[in-house]
This record gives sequence, C-alpha cells and structure tokens, in this order.
Amino acid sequence: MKLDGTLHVGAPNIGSREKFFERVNGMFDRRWLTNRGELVQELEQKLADYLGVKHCISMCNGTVALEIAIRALGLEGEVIVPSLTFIASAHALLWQEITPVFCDIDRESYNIDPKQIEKHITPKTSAIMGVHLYSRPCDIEALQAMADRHGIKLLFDAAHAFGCSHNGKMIGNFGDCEVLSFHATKFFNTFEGGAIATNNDGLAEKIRLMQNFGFNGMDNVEYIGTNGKMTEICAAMGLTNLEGLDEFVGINQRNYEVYRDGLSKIPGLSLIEFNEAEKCNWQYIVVEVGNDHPLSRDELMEKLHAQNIRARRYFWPGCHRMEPYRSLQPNAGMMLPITEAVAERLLVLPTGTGVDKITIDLICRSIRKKPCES
Ligand code: T4K
Repeated sequence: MKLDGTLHVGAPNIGSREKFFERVNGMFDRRWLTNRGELVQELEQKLADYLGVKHCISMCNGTVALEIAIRALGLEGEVIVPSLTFIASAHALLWQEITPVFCDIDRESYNIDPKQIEKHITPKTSAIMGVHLYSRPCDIEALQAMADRHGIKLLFDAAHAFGCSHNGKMIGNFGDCEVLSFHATKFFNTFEGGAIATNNDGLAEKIRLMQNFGFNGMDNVEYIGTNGKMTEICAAMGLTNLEGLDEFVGINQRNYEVYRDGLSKIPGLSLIEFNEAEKCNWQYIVVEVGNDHPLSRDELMEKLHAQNIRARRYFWPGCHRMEPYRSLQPNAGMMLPITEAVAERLLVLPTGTGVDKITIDLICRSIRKKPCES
C-alpha cells in the first residue's frame, strides 16, 4: 500500500476560505497591514475571552513570544526545563545567555517531573519552565508549589496546549504567564504566530511594550524591545480559524478514536491517552513503540515513510543531545534516563482536518501488518 499523495504530521487545520478572503479584502481596503491593526485587536480580545484570561498579547511566532516572556519576567542565570521538547524551548533561553538546565520527565505524562526539580535548583535558578507536551498539561500545582517554595518564577511553554484545560480552567491562566504558538502545524494557526497569556496587568503592559521595540507612545522608549508583532493577515487567519475550532476539535477527536480502535491490541504499541473530563485539542497522535513490538520505532517510521506517511520522531533525541547543548553539557543525559528512554520510542502520526477515517484505517492496517506481510 502506498498513499497517492504524501500525508504529513502537522498539516494545517484551515477554516473558511471565503471568510478569510473577506477579511483580507477589508485589510487591503483599510490599507493597514500590521502594527496593532483592527484584526489583531479583535483577535486578541477573542482569544482572551476564549481562554478566560485577562491579557492575551499576540506575537509574530511562539519562539519570539518565549523570548519576550523570559525577558519581561527578568529571568537570568539558570532556568529548569525539560529536554523532551522542541528545540525552541531551550534556544529561547540560551539566546538570552540563560542556561537551560534539563530536568527529567514523568514516565506517564512525558512532562517535566516535579519530583526531579529540586536537585537542579541552585542559587542561580530564576525560573521553572514547564512544557505542556502533546496537549497534556503539566502537574501545574506541584510546579507552582515548587516555584513558590524557592521564590522563583514559573512559566509555561504552552505551544501544544491551546484549547486544553486543567481542572476546568483553560491553559493560558497558569504560572506567571503561558506562551502559545500559532504556527501552521499547531491545532490553531495564524500561519506563523503566537501569544503570551497572563492575568498579571503589570507583566502584560511590559510585554506589550517589549513586543514593539519598547515604545510607550510615539517618541518614547522604555525598555529594550524587539519586533514581535503579529501582522493583520495572520490575524485574519486567526479570526477565521477561531470560528472553526469546534469543527477542528470534533475531527481531531474522531481521528483519535479511529486510531485507538485501529491500534488496539498491537503488541508493544501504546497510544497516548487524554483526560476526557477536560477540554482537549486532540492534536497529537503519539504512539510509544516498546520492545515487544516486532519493529523498532525507527523501522516503523521507515516503513510508514515508504508508504508516503510522514510520521515524525518528535522530540528525538531531546534538546540535550543537540548542539550547542550536547557540547556545553556533555553529561546532561546522566540526569535524564527517562527522557532518553522515551525519546527513542515515540512516533507521531498524522491527524488534523485534512485526514479522514479511511486514511487512518489504512495507516493502522499498515502498522498492524507483520513485517513478513509488508
Ligand atoms: N515550543 C514547542 C513545544 C513547540 O513545539 C514549538 C514549535 C515552539 C515552542 C516554537 O513555536 P514557533 O516559533 O514555531 O511558533 C515544526 C514547526 O515549525 C514548529 O512550529 C513546531 N513547534 C515543531 C514541533 O514543528 P519542524 O522543524 O519539524 O518543521 P517542518 O518544516 O519539518 O514541518 C513539520 C511538519 O508539518 C512536516 O511534516 C510538514 C508539515 N507541514 C508544515 C507546514 C509549515 C505542512 O503539512 N504544512 C505546512 O504548512 O518544526
């Protein structure tokens, strides 16, 4: 079996084209393309309402949003982060000469393990940065208690968790602030984009100024700032996709259930589970390939690639095994046994609004096939 076209992990969810083009026409009529235009302001208000958070400041992408959050919080020295994450989580720190101190993960949730944090705390530690990996919130209460005990900040890289809740409250409301990515590959996209959500008025004000070069008024600069602004065309995409969220969730959840049925009872293969009592974006179909499976994770990936199914090994091999961290911290892996074991086993499969039930059935059938039948 080989699919006619290539099926990618991360293929975008796209809302109504008509609505999008209508908004883009309005944008051209107004001749206002960026710098806090009408569409950006409308998007920020709608995002804040959706998340139930006081401030949601849009950004040009999630990485710059992380950098601005880190700077606005005044972080320095060392920040404790998981290594099983996209490289941007670590780079946003080192880019500002802050050392990411990699912490091991919890075996079940794949998120930073609060029990492992204390051993990494030093006088230089200024914050913990949790990552809500694959739509599943961190153990937020334990992390907050740890941050409070040590008088340090807590922020979240929530790039994967837009549209998810924790104890009934939307992600975006926790820690000092939470950083979202609206990249094309995310559940909700603005082509490129992101945001910082916070309930802290003072922090929000600082973030707003830093996102626009530090300007406060036309000829007055108050901070070192950068250009983190979202454009109007990205906001047009965001407003359109916001209207499609219920549909996206419905399709993602349906896809998850089809995968769950199709992949059940395969030796050595387990599918990520989500808490059905909470809101979830169901955006990540992650399987763990164990020793009992006839193929290794990499062999399974090769098999799928040969069939035009572009499964991905997110986030192998872990940030600590990529440069410059591999050279700067050559022994980091000794503290990360679970990260290293899990990173060897995870495989992400395609989902999203571009993937239908028949295709998922084909993918599952292909995975079920014994190597001798391929
Ligand atoms: N923190 C976390 C935990 C993150 O996962 C990310 C981003 C960030 C922070 C930073 O946020 P941003 O600054 O990106 O807003 C991709 C994305 O570029 C990246 O946004 C994402 N995480 C990461 C997990 O995936 P690559 O290097 O894997 O991209 P690439 O080009 O290989 O594309 C990914 C897959 O998506 C491929 O299978 C192709 C498919 N794709 C991609 C695009 C852009 C499509 O089908 N259509 C498309 O338009 O990083």
